[in-house]
Amino acid sequence: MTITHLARRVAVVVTATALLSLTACGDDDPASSGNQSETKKIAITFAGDTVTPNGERVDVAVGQKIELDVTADSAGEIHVHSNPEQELEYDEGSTTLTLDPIEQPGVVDVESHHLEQTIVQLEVK
Ligand SMILES: [Cu+2]
Repeated sequence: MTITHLARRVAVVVTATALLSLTACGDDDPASSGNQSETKKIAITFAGDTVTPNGERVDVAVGQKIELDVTADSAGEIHVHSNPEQELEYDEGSTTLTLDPIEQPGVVDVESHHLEQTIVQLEVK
């Protein structure tokens, strides 16, 4: 990881935090976290130079199946900062991406490097 990558991520996190505290939306229901037998489905929409969600935290269980349901106006790539990292390509239109299960607890950033934005932060526990 480069210094600029790090610095950019700090900026993105600060922005995302400010937005979240303004809108108070998002998945803050404690009952919705961590059922490992269910597939965690995350809907992601790319439109122009925006992406939704935008830095939101999502709880997942260690080893849980994770599916990204992507809707996009042009093809691109999602970068998952798990260990090992995962790069997932999507097409214009609707694409369902399945992540390799994440076996280490921690926070995993899911990013669009093209947009330089954090899409979600997976809180793995
Ligand atoms: Cu990255």
